[in-house]
Amino acid sequence: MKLASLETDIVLLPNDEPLAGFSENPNAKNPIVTLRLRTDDGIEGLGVAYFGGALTRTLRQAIDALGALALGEDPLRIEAVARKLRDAAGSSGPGGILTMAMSAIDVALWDIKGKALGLPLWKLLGGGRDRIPTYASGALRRGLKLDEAVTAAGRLREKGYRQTKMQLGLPGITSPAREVEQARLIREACGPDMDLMCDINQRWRPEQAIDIGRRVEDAGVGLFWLEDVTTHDDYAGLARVTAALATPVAGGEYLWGIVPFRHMVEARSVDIVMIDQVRSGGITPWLKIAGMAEAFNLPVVSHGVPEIHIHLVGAVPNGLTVEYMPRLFALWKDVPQPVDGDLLMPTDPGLGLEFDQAAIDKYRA
Ligand code: SMN
Ligand code: MG
Repeated sequence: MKLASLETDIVLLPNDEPLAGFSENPNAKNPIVTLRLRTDDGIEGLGVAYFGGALTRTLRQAIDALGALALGEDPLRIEAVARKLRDAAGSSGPGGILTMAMSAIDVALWDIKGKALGLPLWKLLGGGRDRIPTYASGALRRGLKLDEAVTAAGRLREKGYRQTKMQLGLPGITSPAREVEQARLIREACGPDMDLMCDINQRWRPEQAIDIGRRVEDAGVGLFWLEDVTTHDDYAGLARVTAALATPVAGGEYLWGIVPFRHMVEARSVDIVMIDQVRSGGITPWLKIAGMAEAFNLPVVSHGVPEIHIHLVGAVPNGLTVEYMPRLFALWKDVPQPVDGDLLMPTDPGLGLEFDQAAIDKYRA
């Protein structure tokens, strides 16, 4: 079997918020590059890339150029294809556009392998479990008005979610007291039984994270984890916060490739390792990072695209929960849906996903 052709597109997906209904920025668009990678015996592997912002067309060109180099290669030899593409890209890596483009191709190759072998990806990759917890994400963003966030938290509880994530590091005039109050009111609205995560997106100094993190603990909010409390590569600063708080600290979504995770886990910077399949460079490196975390006795969680990450978090022994972030859902005919707070592992071969061609035509840039 050989890789025979590829097709890419750019779509601008609406930035709505389907889980609880309050979008932080309803007029924004999310640019996504889609990839179809085809073999000479008619198997089609799917991939996506995002985070390109104003460079999305450059990202598409990178996927087109690297994909063209992969044509003629054996799609089942994923490491061999990756080595060829990395070598051809000169020194344009290790992070950024190259890694995002490599990710789309890597995911499409794994999709092909799953389809060729007739196995859903999670089973091919280790098959750790048949259901996995998931948490509602994106519905309680810091840019919402407080009453919207509180209403949204109540809606998530009514819908049966057992885990959700809010954000602190509030925009505009804020104070430790205001941050704690936001957390307290959202906890009240989503109820005592909800696992509540909180994302700071690198907006605090380490000392602020310790101060506000302790106040949130003292207020009895009971966070499941506190995420990206400070700059992603301040490994020592993160470690200081992690050591000071009883609340588990999560991080990793902003790291590129594999090696930065070594620095993060060696420095004991986090209690929970978050891995993003785009910034890691695809499924192949994602799994290597998960194995590294396992050796450090750390659980792993995913960042974004649950429709892909379900296979990865569900495959490995230290997978904790899948971020249920519906940003790309409009692209697909069907996506995994939570059942009593869990996602059931897909049964179709490969990713088990199909692009909705009508949606791609509708949202094409
Ligand atoms: C996040 C960042 C960027 C895109 C989607 C989501 C956020 C998260 O940090 O953890 O979900
Ligand atoms: Mg985050």
